[in-house]
This record gives sequence, structure tokens and C-alpha cells, in this order.
Amino acid sequence: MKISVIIPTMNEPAIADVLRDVLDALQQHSVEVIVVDKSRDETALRAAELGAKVIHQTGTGYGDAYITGFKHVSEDTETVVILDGDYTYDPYDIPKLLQPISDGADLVIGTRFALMDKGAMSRRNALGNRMLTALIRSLYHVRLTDSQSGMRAIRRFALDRLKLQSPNMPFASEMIIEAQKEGLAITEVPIRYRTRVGRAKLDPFRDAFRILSITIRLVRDYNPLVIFLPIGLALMLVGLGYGTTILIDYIHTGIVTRIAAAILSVLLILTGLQITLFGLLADIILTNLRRR
Ligand SMILES: Nc1nc2c(ncn2[C@@H]2O[C@H](COP(=O)(O)OP(=O)(O)OP(=O)(O)O)[C@@H](O)[C@H]2O)c(=O)[nH]1
Ligand SMILES: [Mg+2]
Repeated sequence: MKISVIIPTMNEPAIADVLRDVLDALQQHSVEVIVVDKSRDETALRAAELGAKVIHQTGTGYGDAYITGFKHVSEDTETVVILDGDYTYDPYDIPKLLQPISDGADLVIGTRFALMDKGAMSRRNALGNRMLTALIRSLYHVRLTDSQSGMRAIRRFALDRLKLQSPNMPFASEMIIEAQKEGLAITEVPIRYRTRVGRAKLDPFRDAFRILSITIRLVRDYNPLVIFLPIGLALMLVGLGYGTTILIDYIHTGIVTRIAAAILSVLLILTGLQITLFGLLADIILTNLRRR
């Protein structure tokens, strides 16, 4: 089986160790290693010395690096493996990811929580990861425990079917959501996670926000009812509840005393109705587009 291993790097002092382990772990296979580099240090040089195909990234971002790397995968590659160049993932775990692919899986994700070195992931990142994973699980019904893991294996034909556009960290979520939408077989295997060598490129707050916003945007684009229906119905319910109290007053007294409240309740009902109808309309349009 021909395998392409893609590693994005931005000043990674451990790149040589990572590459040596990748090549050693995959001795039995035909392998090409593609390093997509955006470094100011000698990372690219070290990678090239060890036989990696080095691509100099012209754009920026973690997602952009992978999207660039995928374009350079050889014609005859059957499986693509991705991992970070910071020594956190253990290349000797790659065969564990390849096994489910041989057994029929399309996308295999390494889950880090069971075998994580102490301090390898900050509590804040672990919490953020858990929250995003729960969101992706509930919105897209994917059974996953580590949606932000950066070590994955994917069948070549499956990769070609995904529409990947996120230039930054949301790329990790986008890949899962796209795979799920394509009906691909996604599975997880436990892998090790070690403490990083070199400085982090991730900004937890900025990236968490980006990931959250892209998840919501994807829901809006692919499953509009999930967003618009609850908002629309909630507004209508509040409006109706409020309106009912005014109606009761009217029945008792014969006059509408709270004019402003009456107008507000009508506004709430109409706005809620508009939003609900918009969601339904968007859903109809999407369903028809998908049938084509
Ligand atoms: N080419 C390229 N590589 C990047 C870019 N941003 C991050 N990387 C690389 O992508 C991998 C993942 O980035 P990290 O900084 O390790 O992000 P992380 O794993 O979420 O964060 P840590 O937990 O701190 O390791 C590393 O190998 C980085 O060098 C980028 O803009 N371009
Ligand atoms: Mg990392």
C-alpha cells in the first residue's frame, strides 16, 4: 500500500526526530513524506536532508498547509496520513491507524485521551476540545471522543471527495463534518500524545472561537433547520405567551391597556414566523440542491 505522510511545519525543532520515526515505523510500506513548511529556521533543510518532499507554503494557516499538501500527493497513493511536526504524536502509532483502513474504514482518527502524557494538553485545551467534540457529535451524529486530534489516516478516494476550505484550525472539524456528510466510514483508535517540543502555534482562544464559528456556519449551510427553527419557535412562543396575557386583560376589561406590549407581542410572533419560514425554505432549497 502506497502511503503519503503529510506534516505541516512552522519552526519545528523536532522535525528530524519525527521524520526518522515516520520512516522507521513505515519500513514495510512504500512511503512518501511531504512536509509543508512555513518556517524561518532550518526546519525545511532538515526535512529535505531526510528525504522529505518539501513544499514551501505560500499561504498561511494549519488548514491551508494541509490543503496545499494534498495537492502534491502522488497519483498512486492509496492512503494519506497526517500528523504534526512537533513530536506530540508518535509516528510508531501510524500502523494502528492503517489497520482500520485495511479493514474498510475511510477515515481513522487517533484519539489521545486514553494515552496522554501528563501535561501534554493543557486543561483549557482539553476542555475546549471536549466541548467542540460534544457539539460535533450532537449536530452531526459522529461517534468521536477527540475531534481536534491532528493524527489521522484517510483513504485517498475519500479525501478527494471532501470539500476542505478552512485555512486555520477549524480544518480539523471541517474534515470530520465533510466526511460524515459524504457518508464515509469514520473510526477512532487510541494513540499516544506527548508533550510538545518547541513553541505552540495555536492560540487557544482565537482558535476556539474560529472553530465554534465555523461549526455554526456549517450547520447554517447544511442543516438550517437546526438553527432557524428553535430561534423562530422561541420568538413565537414568547410573543404568544405575552400576547395571551394581553388577551386575557382584554377579555376581562374590554380594552387594550398595554398598547406597547401588544405591539411587541405581535412583532415577536411575526419575526418568529418569518425566521421559521426562512429555515423551512432554506431546508427545501438545500434538499433540492442535494438531489441534483
Ligand atoms: N506550514 C504550516 N504549518 C503550521 C502552521 N500553523 C501550525 N503549523 C504546524 O501544524 C502543526 C500543529 O500546530 P501546533 O502549534 O502544534 O498546534 P496544536 O498541536 O494544536 O497545539 P499544541 O498543543 O501547542 O501542540 C505543527 O507541526 C505546526 O508547526 C502554518 O500556518 N503553516
Ligand atoms: Mg501540536
